[in-house]
Amino acid sequence: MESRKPAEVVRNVVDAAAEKVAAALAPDAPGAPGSVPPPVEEPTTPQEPLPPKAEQGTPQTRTPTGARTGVPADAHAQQGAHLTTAQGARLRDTDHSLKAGPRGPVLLQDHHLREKITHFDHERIPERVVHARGAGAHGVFTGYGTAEAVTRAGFLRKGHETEVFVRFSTVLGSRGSADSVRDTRGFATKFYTDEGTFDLVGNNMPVFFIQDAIKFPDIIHAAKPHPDREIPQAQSAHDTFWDFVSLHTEAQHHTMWNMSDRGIPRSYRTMEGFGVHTFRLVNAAGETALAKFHWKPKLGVHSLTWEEAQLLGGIDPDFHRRDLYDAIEAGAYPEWELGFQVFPDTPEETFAGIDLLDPTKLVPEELAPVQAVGRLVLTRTPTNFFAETEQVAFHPGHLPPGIDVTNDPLLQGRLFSYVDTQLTRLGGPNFAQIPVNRPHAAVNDMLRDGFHQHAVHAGVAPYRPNSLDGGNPFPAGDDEHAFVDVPVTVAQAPKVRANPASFDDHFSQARLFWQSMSPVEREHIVRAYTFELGKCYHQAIRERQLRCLAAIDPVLCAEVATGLGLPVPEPTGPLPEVTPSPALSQVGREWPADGRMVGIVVDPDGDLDDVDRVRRSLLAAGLVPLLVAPHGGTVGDLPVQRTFATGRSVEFDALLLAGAPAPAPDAIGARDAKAGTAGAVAVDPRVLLLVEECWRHAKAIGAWGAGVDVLRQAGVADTPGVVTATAAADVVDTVGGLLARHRVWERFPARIA
Ligand code: HDE
Repeated sequence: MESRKPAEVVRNVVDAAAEKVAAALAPDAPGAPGSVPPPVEEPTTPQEPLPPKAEQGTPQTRTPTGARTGVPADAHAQQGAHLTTAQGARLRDTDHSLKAGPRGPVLLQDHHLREKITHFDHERIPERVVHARGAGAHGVFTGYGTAEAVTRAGFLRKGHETEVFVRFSTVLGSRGSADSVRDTRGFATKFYTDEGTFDLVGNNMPVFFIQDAIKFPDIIHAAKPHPDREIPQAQSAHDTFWDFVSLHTEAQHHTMWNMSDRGIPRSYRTMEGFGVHTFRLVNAAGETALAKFHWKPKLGVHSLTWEEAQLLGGIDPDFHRRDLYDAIEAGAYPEWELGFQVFPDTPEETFAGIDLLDPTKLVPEELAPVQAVGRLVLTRTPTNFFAETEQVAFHPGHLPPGIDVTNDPLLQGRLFSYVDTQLTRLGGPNFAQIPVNRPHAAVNDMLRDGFHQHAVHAGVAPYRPNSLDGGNPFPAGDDEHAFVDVPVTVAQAPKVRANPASFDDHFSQARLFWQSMSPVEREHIVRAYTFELGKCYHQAIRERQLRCLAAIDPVLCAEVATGLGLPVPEPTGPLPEVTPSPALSQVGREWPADGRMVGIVVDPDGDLDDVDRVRRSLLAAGLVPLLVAPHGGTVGDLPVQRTFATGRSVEFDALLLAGAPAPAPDAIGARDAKAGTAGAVAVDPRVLLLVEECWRHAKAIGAWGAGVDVLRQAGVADTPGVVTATAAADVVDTVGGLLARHRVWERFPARIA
C-alpha cells in the first residue's frame, strides 16, 4: 500500500478481487501460510526474503512525525539474504552456542547466544487488561459528504478517502482464548485522517454495563475469572459476574444484549458497531449537534447458534479471526456503512425523553434514523500480528476537528484511561511512533525524549513562546484545521459524587429490547440466562437475578425460573410501557450472501464435472465453496479443502451433497467418537453427522442425484430448508436464496410469543 494514493488502493482492490476469483480456482483455499508454496527439500541457495502474501498490507512507512517517506512498505521488514545480529553483522551459525570444546562449557562471550535468548525472553508485552483477544485488518474509508451540515471533519467530505486500521476483539478472554465465546465484541477503528488520527473505539452493542467510569474496575473484576482458581476463562457464566450485575442493576440492559444472539456473532463481518456514547459535532459555522455513531454491516447482522459457539470453542477457537482473514484473501471484502443518529444540542442533552449522557440507554432507530455518512472496506490483512494488531493503540480522545466529547461520565473516564494503559503496555510515552500508530498528518508536538524515542527532533526550543526556533510551532486558527473545544456552558451545581435522577431507570430499556425480539430470539435469550445462571453455584445469586428479570418481563422471568427450578418472583412495581424497536431484531430480512462458506460433500466415484460446475458458479456468485471429501489432495482434478475427518458443520453456512460417499477406511468408531458407528450405514457416518448438525443449526441443505439418499438416511428429507432437484444448478439457486435469510428459522419452534 505504501506511497500509493487511496484511490489507487481501491482500484487495486477491485483488480485484486478479480485475481482472487481466479486464484480461488487454484488448489489452495484461503488460509494457506506463506506467499510461495514450500519445496520438500530445505532451500540452501541464499535469496532475499520472500514477499508478503498478496492480501497482506502493512502500516505506511511514515516518519515518527507523520511525513511520507516514499520508502517501500517492505522497509519495515527484514532485509538481505543472510542471517545477521540485530546490529547487522552476518552470522555463520545459529544452531550451536560457542563452547570451550564440543563438550562445553558454554562461553559467556557468545554475544549471538545472549542476544538471541535475551530478546526471546522479552518477546511478550502485557496483554490488554480488557479486549486482549483480537484480530485486525487494514482498509479504506470513503466519505459520502452527507455529514457536512453537522461536522467540519474533513475525512467525511464527499469522495475523500482515508486509510484505516480496524481491530475487533472480545472483552473478557485472555489473548489465547476462543473467539466464539458469549461476550461483547470490541469494534475499534483508527482513521489516519489528514487532520490527525481519529479513533472510534466502539463495541458491537450500543449500551454499556455502567454509567460512570469509576465502576469499570468493578464490572471487569466481576466478569474476569475468579481470582482464586482463575476460572472460568472468557465468559460471564459464573457467580461473580451475576453477583455484580444483579446488585448493580444499571448493568441489566447490557447484560440482556450479551444474553441475546448479539453475544455470539457469526462473524466480525456480520456485526454492527456502535460508538455507545453521545458525541458533540461542530460544523464549519461553529454550530453544534449531538450524535451517536453506528457501523452497519453490508452483510447484515447475523449470529451463531449457542451450540455452534460451544462446538467452535473446541473445533476452531480462531473462527472469527480466520473468517476475517480468509474473507479478505478470497476477495470478499468486509464492508460497513458509518451512520450518525443526530440530535439537537439542547441544554438538557435529552432526545424523546432519553438522557443522551446515559451510556446504558440507546435511542431507537425508529425515533432517530441512522443517516449514512461513509463507507468502510477492509482490504488487507496484517503482515505481522504483533507489530500491527497487538501494538495498535486506540484512544477515544483521538478526535479530529469537528468531533468533540460530551459529559457522559463513562466517556470522561475513558479519556484518562487509554493513554495510561499504553504507558505500561507499550513501554513508555512514545507509542504513537510505532508504525501502526503513526499519524498520517504532520506532527509538531513539543513532546520530547522518553523510552523508545524514534524521532530525531531538531531545534533548541521545544517550548512556547520562543524566538530561538523562529516561534515554531505556531497555534492554528479555526480556518487552519484546528481542533475545536466546544465552549459548552457548565451548569452551576455543587461538587458531588452523584448521578442525575434520569440515570435511575435501569429496566425500561432492557424491557424495550426484550419486547423488540422475535419469538426465536426470545427463546435464545431465555436459554442463555438459564445456562449462565445454571452455572452459578449460589442460589441467592440466581434468586436475585430472577428478581431483576421480574422487573423486565414476567414471561422471561417465568421461563428462566422454570429452567432453574426456582419460584417465580413477583415484580415489585408496575412494568414500564415501552414501544418495541423492530430495528433491534436480526430476524426477518434478507442480506447479500457474499463470502459465505458452502461445504460440498463429494463422492470420488460420483459426477465430478457437476461438482466443478457448482463450485465455479458459487465462486462467481461471491461465495466460498469448500470441497469435503473422504481424503485430502484432489478428487479427479478438483482440490479438496476439507476431509470427513477435518470438516465440521460449524464452519459452513450451507451444505450441498453431491453424492453419497460410502464409509472411508478411517471412519472407525472405536478410534474417533466423531466417526460414529461405521459399517452400520451405507454412507460415511461423518457425513451423516455433518448433515444432522447443519440441520440442527438451521442451515440450508441441498442435494441432487445420490446426495438425496443421504438426506433420507439422516432423517431430514422433505423438511424446511432442505432442497432437492434433479439439476444441481436448481439446488444451488434455491440454497443461495435461503442463505440471504441467514438461517432456516422455521426449523426453530416458536414457543415464546
Ligand atoms: Fe475500553 N479500554 N474502557 N471501552 N475499550 C480498553 O485500552 C476503559 C469502554 C473498548 O482493540 C483498554 O488499549 C475504561 C466502553 C475497546 O485495542 C483500557 C472504560 C467501550 C477496546 C480501557 C472503558 C470500550 C478497549 C484496554 C470505562 C465501548 C479495545 C487496553 C470508562 C464504547 C481497543 C487498551 C483495541 C480497550 C479502558 C469502557 C471499548 C484499559 C476505563 C464503554 C473496543 O484503556
